[in-house]
Amino acid sequence: MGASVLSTSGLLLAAYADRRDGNVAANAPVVISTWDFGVAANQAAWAILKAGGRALDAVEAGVRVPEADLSNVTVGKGGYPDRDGHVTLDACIMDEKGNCGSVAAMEHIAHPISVARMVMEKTPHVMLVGDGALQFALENGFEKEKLLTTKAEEAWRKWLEEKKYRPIINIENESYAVEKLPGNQYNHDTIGMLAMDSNGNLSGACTTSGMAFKMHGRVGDSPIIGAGLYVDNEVGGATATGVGEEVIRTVGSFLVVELMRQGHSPRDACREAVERIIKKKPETAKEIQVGFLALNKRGEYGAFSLQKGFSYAVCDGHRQDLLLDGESVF
Ligand code: SD4
Repeated sequence: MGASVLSTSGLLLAAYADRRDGNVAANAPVVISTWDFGVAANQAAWAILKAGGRALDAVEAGVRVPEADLSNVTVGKGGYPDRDGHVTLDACIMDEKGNCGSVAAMEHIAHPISVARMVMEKTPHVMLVGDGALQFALENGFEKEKLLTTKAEEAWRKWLEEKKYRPIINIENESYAVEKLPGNQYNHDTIGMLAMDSNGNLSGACTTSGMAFKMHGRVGDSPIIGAGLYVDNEVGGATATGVGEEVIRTVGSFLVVELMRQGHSPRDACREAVERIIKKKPETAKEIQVGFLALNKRGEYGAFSLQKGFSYAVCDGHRQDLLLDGESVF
């Protein structure tokens, strides 16, 4: 009897190890993403994942949803401009083989994530910036568009009157409490997305218009591999949101992945990375928002942020519209 129990649990363990070693976690496929609007973005990614598609295709399709959403003022077209009135976009993408591509401070192109993917797949480089990124996009068939919407321009003009340069905590979910429906006019955010496909392969994408009313030429963490996004197919992936300067200083997403490699759960790895920011700048940390989101190779996920209010969306075979509140230090 004892032996049979042992052998049963042994078999279960072996089956689990098989799935892990064969790169297929128990709950693959799965996709997670930052903020409330991640729910809608995850749906687009899920359409690809559930059909057996690749995680890379899923994350690109997923983050294109908020990029195209004009009501979202922190990503893609409709994003708030810099202090000089230019909408400049940052994005990066990373696949299961460690390939990555990125664009930063790029104007006039509504889907920077797809340009980032093209940088990854068609050039020997990882990152193109500014006019060079725009030139590359136009040469590859992307359309030049005006990204500054009337709403964003109005907000910028109002900001000009006061000229404050202070990041607003949780601007990504501004007004979300008013209407709780994903995809509605109030719902907007900056998005980092991580997915694992049915082959157990991981990919990630991150795209943003950056901090509202930033200095012209300012680049945040979001297009920087290791800061705003990192994926290691042996371990897991992580992405960041919030004040990018603090994330760059701590190489946040790489840190989260390395902490998971050392055995931390996704939630604990995110917490440790957040605490690293507090340790370096205890006073600043009280006044800004930074959040990390992580997914490991077993399909487990977690998040942690400095301030309350960092939500993230989860979509897997059990449930496609889950929205969770990440824990926070303050
Ligand atoms: C940046 N990290 O440009 C971005 C902004 C962001 O949610 O993620 N907001 O610093």
